[in-house]
Amino acid sequence: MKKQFVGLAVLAALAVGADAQNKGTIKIVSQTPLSGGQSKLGTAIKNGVELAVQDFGQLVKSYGFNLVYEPYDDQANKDTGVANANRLINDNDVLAVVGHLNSGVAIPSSEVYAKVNLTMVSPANTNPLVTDRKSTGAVTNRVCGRDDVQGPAGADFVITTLKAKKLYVINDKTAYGEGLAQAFSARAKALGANIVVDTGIEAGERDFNTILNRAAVDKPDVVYYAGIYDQAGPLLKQMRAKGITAPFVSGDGIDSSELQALGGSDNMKNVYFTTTSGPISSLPSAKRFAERYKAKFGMDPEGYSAYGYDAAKVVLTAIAAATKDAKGMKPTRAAVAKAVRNVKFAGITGAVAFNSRGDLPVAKYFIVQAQPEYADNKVFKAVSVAAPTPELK
Ligand code: ABU
Repeated sequence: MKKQFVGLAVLAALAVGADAQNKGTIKIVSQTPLSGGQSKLGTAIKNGVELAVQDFGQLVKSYGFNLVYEPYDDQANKDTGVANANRLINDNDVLAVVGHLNSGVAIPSSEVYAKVNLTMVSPANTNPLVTDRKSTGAVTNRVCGRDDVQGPAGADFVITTLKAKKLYVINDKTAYGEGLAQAFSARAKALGANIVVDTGIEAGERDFNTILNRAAVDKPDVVYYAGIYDQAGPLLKQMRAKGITAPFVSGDGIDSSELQALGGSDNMKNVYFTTTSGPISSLPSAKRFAERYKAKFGMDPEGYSAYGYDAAKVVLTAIAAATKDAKGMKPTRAAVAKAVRNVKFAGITGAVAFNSRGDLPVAKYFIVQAQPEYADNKVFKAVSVAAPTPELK
């Protein structure tokens, strides 16, 4: 058990405190999947954070602190994320978390961070409850959009642009997948769609014959999938193998080169997804980031890499501001959490700032048409939408 627990955290720490003046250590951590089926996206976020620490670490080091970045592996698993959270809150040097990839991991983990006022800035969590809870309202933030906009945007596209009427809706039974499917379905029904199948798949499931055999008979106009690429790839591949050529539409969870790798580059015809993270080619200020990322990590950025970078820039800027307010002394976690809400900059992903609940006041949403090569994915439509502010739960 202990061995497994140690394995949960990536032990490599990146010390960037060359000019420390013995004022002690300040740590920032990330929590994303660094092993398992979703590690491609989790590593992409971690790499973005690492680059930001390289670029903006001096903001903190200039006050005389040693700055350390520790990437944790939450394995896209809520128990692992919560165990890591309980571990890292006991390290008083940890002043901020960048994470997670999965809303279903971020939501329970942030309940732990909130106990000690430890701020979390998410690069990628889109479930509304990430920022809509009273219990964690002061510490949870994100630099991406929300599923109560993303889901309806997907439905508008499917019903209005693709002219679909008869739909299959499949989700991965996570907080993200269920929430996105519900938001999609509510709008689709309001627009007159007939959802003939609305079902969930199990974690780790890779054989979709049962549902696809039924789809081959029902012939839906669109198959909508709310989940992550590690299951979307096989689902799409098996769907096409059965001759089901209907459009496959999904959300930001499939925004990875692994969709092409697992789903087959030849199967990308009629594949679309909504996302709150535009392809790097659609972010003019991220061009240089993409070049430096490739030079450093030997691979291209993936969906949410640039958002990991901007999320880390937020926490480093906030720590520096809180340190200044503390007259150069190490700030409290609560002071850092408060400072996050005042951070404002033009990021490589767009304008970064926060409303009173930790959302971007205005977020970008994209409809992307997948291509055989991930780097060629095309933006079909992009819109900017003000953050919804439903009642807190
Ligand atoms: N938003 C993409 C990653 C999935 C999630 O939010 O859980």
